[in-house]
Amino acid sequence: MSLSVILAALSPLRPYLIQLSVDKYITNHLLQMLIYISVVQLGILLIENGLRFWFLYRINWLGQTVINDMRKSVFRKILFQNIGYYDRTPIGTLTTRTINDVEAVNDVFSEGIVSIIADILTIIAIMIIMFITDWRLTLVCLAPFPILILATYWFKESVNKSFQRVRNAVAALNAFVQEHIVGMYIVQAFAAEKTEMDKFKTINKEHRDANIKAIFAYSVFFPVVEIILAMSMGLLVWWGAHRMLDYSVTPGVVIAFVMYLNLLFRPLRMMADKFNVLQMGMIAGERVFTVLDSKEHLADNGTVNADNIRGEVKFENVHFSYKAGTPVLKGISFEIPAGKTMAVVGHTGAGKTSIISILNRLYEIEGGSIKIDGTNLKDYDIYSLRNHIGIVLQDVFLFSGTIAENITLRNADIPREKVEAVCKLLGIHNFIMSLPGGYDFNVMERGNTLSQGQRQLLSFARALLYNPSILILDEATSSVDSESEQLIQQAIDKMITGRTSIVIAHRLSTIRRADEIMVMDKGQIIERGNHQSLIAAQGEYYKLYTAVEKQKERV
Ligand code: DCP
Ligand code: MG
Repeated sequence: MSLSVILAALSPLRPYLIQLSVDKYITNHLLQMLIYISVVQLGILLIENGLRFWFLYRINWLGQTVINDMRKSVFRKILFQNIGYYDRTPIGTLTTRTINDVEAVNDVFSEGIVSIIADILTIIAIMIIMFITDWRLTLVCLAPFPILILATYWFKESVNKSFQRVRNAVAALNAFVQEHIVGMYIVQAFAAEKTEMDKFKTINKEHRDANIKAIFAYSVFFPVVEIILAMSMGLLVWWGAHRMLDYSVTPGVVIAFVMYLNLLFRPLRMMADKFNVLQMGMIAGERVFTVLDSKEHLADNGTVNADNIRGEVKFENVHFSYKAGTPVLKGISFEIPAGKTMAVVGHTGAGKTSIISILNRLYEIEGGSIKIDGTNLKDYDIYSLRNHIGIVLQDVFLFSGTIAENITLRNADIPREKVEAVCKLLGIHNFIMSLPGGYDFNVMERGNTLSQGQRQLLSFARALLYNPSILILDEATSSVDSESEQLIQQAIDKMITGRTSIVIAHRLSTIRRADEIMVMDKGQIIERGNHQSLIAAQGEYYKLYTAVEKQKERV
């Protein structure tokens, strides 16, 4: 900040010295002094630009430091955000917040606030010196200024509007491309390339139009500024020449004024632009801070360590909804003794996946209680608890990286032997070794280079790595080839033995092996019992079971 003051004070100095040399030394033929003054000029020039370098460097350094911290905070916030937040917030938005918006905040530093202040100071310093030197001449020169102010205002407004449109268009483009690359399979399978291309063209056209609007404003504004500058110069020469004739103005002053005017117009030209940067930065900053301020953190004040849990799970009259007013679970009560297996079956949308999401505290329940080993879920330290609940989800997500990294989730503390031991236990070691590179086989983004069954096998290893006391398995409905099917079957058997398991099951073999079966419908438990008793009861389970049996016969 003090640098900008020094810079502002220095800027009128060189024209002033020129004025001196012209009026005093040249007219009086003091050549010796002229050499001195040139040396001083050179010195000032070096100092001024040295300072300018340091100024720019510092500002950008500051900006980069700030955005580095800011980006870290935003991503940390995102990492710890409640899962429910992601049901409502599009991915594109969050990516934009972490990457683009933070960048715009940086621009406030590098081109915005500080340099605007520096420019204003420079302008003030020059104006003061001009008025002191010759206030009448100054007034004449600055006569076209009101036009400049009007032009600047128009420019700022129109560019601002266009940039707003550009930003929206960029966000739309981002979101569109992102979504379509993820969903490319569907697009191509349904031969929707042409329609999607047309949609893309529309969005892209909006982007182009908005940009052209902004460019138009630029193309008009800069020539206008040049014309105004030329007008000022003209007035200066006209008035200055008149006054030089009656010796009330020296040639040095006129020359100095030419330089002053140039110095004055240089920052003015960029000012409107910088104000826009500032404004956009503010808007972006505001958005970033809404993310930073959102209080969707899980209330995490549990302290009980889960290291020695046996794994007795008890739901008591649990009520839960994703959106207030649309209940998903309506009074669920059940109990699983430690080490036993409970199978959950039911139609799609019955609330099966929801049960495991709340057991892992990804969402908070609305009523009732969930206890593990008699201790309320909320009293456990959440990270310790989640380490002891192994989970296999319906859709397996793989990160880009090696097989080993995907199993350990890049936790380098876990030795390769441990990973291999788990895979051997699950019976999938040979399958992994059959891939090129074995455990170092590179999984592409989203795991697209592996089959569904293979991905599922990897997710089993992931879940079992920490030897959890409680295992949650949301079986995928999709059928896999018989070889993988057998591997999966055996792996599931291995996984559920000896630990409390909740299995949302679609395989009859898994269901039959369970100690208890719970049938769900529309957020409620409608039947419970083991396989024999439920078949004998000839209720909903019987219907589901016979339907699945029939399907099997057909295959
Ligand atoms: N639901 C929601 N928001 C989510 C997830 C689900 O509003 N993030 C709704 C959709 C369903 C209800 O909750 O109406 C129950 O969803 P579940 O995922 O619990 O249903 P299931 O797991 O039983 O269904 P499926 O067998 O299809 O997996
Ligand atoms: Mg489900």
